[in-house]
Amino acid sequence: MGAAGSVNGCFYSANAAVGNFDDDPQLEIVIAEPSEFAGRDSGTGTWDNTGIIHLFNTDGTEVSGWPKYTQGITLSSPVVADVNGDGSEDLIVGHMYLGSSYEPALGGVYVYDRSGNVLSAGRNSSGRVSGRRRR
Ligand SMILES: [Ca+2]
Ligand SMILES: [Ca+2]
Repeated sequence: MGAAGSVNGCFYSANAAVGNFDDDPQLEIVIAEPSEFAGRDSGTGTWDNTGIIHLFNTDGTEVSGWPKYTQGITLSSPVVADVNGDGSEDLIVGHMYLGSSYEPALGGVYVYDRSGNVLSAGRNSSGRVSGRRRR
């Protein structure tokens, strides 16, 4: 493929996804991962859950307006589909939130449009993201 974009050296086994997110005919490459800010604060025991979504052209350059920082890290593969039926690709990403070692992990599913705007999110009425608790 020849793409040479810069990511954060994430070692998780998530795959990239491809789709056409701009006005040129070439496909773009989506990578979602924990951002450079994500990690555990050893002083407070809490986690920074800032994630990042990269959108690369096939020449390795980042698409204008990307990357996007997210509230929630991603350790799984993004999915591309036209969720809202407007004829443009959308991006489906699972986000995970880590708290202290005593707080269970929460997760949710977010849908972003081709510009990175959130179309829908798996939040419940409490404002927390709904999802399965880790055991
Ligand atoms: Ca394109
Ligand atoms: Ca769409």
